[in-house]
Amino acid sequence: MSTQPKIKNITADEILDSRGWPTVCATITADDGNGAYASVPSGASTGSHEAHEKRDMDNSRYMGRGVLDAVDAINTIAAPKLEGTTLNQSCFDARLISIDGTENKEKLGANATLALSLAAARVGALSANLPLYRYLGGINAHRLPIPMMNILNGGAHASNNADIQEFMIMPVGFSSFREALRAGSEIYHTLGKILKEDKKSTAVGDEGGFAPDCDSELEILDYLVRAITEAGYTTDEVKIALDVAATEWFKDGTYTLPKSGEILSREALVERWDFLISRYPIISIEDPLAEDDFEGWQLITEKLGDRVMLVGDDLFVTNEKRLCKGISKGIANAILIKPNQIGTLTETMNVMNMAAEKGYKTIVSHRSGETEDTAIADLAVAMNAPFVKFGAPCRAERTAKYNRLLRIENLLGSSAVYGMI
Ligand code: 2PG
Ligand code: MG
Repeated sequence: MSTQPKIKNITADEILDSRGWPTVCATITADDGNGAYASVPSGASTGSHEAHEKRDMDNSRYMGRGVLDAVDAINTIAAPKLEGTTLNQSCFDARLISIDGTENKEKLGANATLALSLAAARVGALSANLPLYRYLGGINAHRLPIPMMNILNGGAHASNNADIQEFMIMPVGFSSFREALRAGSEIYHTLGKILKEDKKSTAVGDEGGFAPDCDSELEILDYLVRAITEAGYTTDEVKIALDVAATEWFKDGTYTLPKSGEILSREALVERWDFLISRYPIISIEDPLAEDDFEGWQLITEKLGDRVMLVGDDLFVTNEKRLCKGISKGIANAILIKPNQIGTLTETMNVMNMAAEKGYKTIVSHRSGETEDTAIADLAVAMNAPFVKFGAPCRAERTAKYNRLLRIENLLGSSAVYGMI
């Protein structure tokens, strides 16, 4: 006789995200009395190959950004077909995919499917009496990821003049996540102090990083190196990562930097990244070229692939088919993992497994519009992901995830492992 609980009830709500825009929250209760909810994030610089995010497009509410249609899709289409079924994550997600029936979650919306998928995982964990990371990852989940902390925001996430979207620090040389997080926070506050002394703005962008106007990316990178050293750390202990988000720059075969107006060929752009990694302790560049510029990706992977992590975000959109294509072309060497780009937990975990098998590093990531949901912290530990990207160590929707990792590190005790692999 099966002891697995059955789903008793499913409901959904429209709530607000960290930018004050609507997003979806789903609640699931099981017949064993357990219940849980989960909410989903939303991007600003989205790849065109991402799964469909359902928005109402009704300009009389929230400037068209309401999610009542996605909520309705849960309440009236998905819920009747899922209530009464056994609570089993892969079966649940397979059902969701078949109820939706489209290639990119057009019918229900990936915001609806992911909210359901995450809520199901939470209830499943409660019913199994396990923390979420253990429920998803089994007995081998033990690694605390290295955080990539976005301490200076630009691009579509800030109204300053920085063309590059994210300037991140990576505390690699520490023996625990707790100490790495402390270094990140101290460097963040040191950067704030330096910017203030230089009479620059210390207002923050969407992901909690500072967003001052600067003369060039060199000036920004100099600030980061100064903050690392003035906080008392070395650039061996703390490295730098960039998210260029270059899809936003690409048009008709060339790259136009949206804020400076500079126009560059793909070759010139690759030269620029080559120059920056030679001059600064940069060990990772995300979306250095646009999502469909395979020629550019091939060029950069050949030139820089053995010196730096080349991370596909818009390029791969957490999608197995896109990753397969990338693997066959030999491009990039790491993949950003955003569950809402694909729409279910099972598909997210499958693409992570494929990446790990093929030697691509995985980075579990937030979106620029977030909620207080912390499921991605558990997902990272469940999958022993080497890296996470959760924004600055500032703003509650970002720190909630870092704080969850602190708690998981405590729960793991002496079996917790932190550090570069
Ligand atoms: C990115 C993300 C998260 P957005 O480009 O990696 O930092 O931004 O959620 O706006 O796509
Ligand atoms: Mg990105």
